[in-house]
Amino acid sequence: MKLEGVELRRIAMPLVAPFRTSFGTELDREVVLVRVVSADAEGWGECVAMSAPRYSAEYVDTAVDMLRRFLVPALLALPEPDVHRAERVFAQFKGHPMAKAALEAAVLDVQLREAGTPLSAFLGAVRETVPAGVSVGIMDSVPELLNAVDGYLDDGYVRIKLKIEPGWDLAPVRAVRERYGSELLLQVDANTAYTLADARHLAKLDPFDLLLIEQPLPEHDLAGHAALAQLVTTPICLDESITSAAVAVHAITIGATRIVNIKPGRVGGYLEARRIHDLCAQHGIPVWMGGMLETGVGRAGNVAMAAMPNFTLPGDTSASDRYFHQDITEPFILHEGRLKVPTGPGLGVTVDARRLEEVTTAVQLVRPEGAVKAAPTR
Ligand code: SMG
Ligand code: MG
Repeated sequence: MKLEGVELRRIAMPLVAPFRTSFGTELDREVVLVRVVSADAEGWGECVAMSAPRYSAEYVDTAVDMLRRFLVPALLALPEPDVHRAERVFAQFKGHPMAKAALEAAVLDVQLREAGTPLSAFLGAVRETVPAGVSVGIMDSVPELLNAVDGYLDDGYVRIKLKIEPGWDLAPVRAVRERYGSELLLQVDANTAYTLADARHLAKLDPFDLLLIEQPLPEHDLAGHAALAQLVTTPICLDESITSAAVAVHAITIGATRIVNIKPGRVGGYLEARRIHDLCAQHGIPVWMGGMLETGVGRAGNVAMAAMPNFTLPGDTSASDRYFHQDITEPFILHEGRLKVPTGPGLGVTVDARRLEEVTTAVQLVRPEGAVKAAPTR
């Protein structure tokens, strides 16, 4: 494969409703898209970094800088680029998994489109559809929350995840459990908002029979999660903490996590995410696909990966209309609580050039010789 250039594009997409977590409220999704162009095809990747470093250290501007200054030049300097060589050459740079994952995804997409292979086949997916859960933000009141959950259950979502924080935990969980009964698949996500001193309080969630509590403590506190696991019966599931396969092994071995949330962007790409899937399977640890408010580009890859065998819990892979009035690809639609895994080569979705232009805020093209052409569109 010969690469002709890489386009870095910033877009801004209004969300259908504000999404509040313990670290802040998102109104718009600002995204970096990467397009890798070869002689015969093009591949797309989406960077899941947010506008501000609240979920993790990366943010949109660092991702653009990292891609433009280091990752794209390293990729374009490869004599025979492919996804494995790309991953290896990116490893010389510390950190920045979300920037790396975006470019790696685009290389994988162009490579698979050239070969005519769907990403699902490359990853070893075993399902044609995947069950869809939905992540429900923190609200101003319990009635407002119940109204939102009613709507999602009417849509057909098969699992509800409630965002929690100190002051918004027991009451919303109790209200949802009482209204919908013990059959509802229910879990919570704290996005690091608690400390080990809250263990007795978090144990009060135990009677509600939650599938899991996601990332209660800070990212680097694996020992704290292992200690908390001894004090609560709800299974602990790590998200932010799991930054690589090596960290996943560590967390599993010390008893810090019984279930793992996989986000390819958080761990540096689909290759590392696949390793985590495989090693969790070997350790008897179920995994599920997380979400980062992706457009259709990122969603396509996540849905393909969620069809792998050890993804045994519904993911935060919701339908496109849960996020955007109009996506930049054909929308992912809920059918009886499930999304279809794309079947075309690579990501299997097509970017709508007209919609893309509408949401674009800046574009630059990096060519092999290193020339950077900046072309802000507005
Ligand atoms: O994509 O549906 C989605 C969002 C799912 O809750 C979600 N993601 O910590 O798991 C998480 C959060 C991270 C992003 S919050 C802005
Ligand atoms: Mg999470």
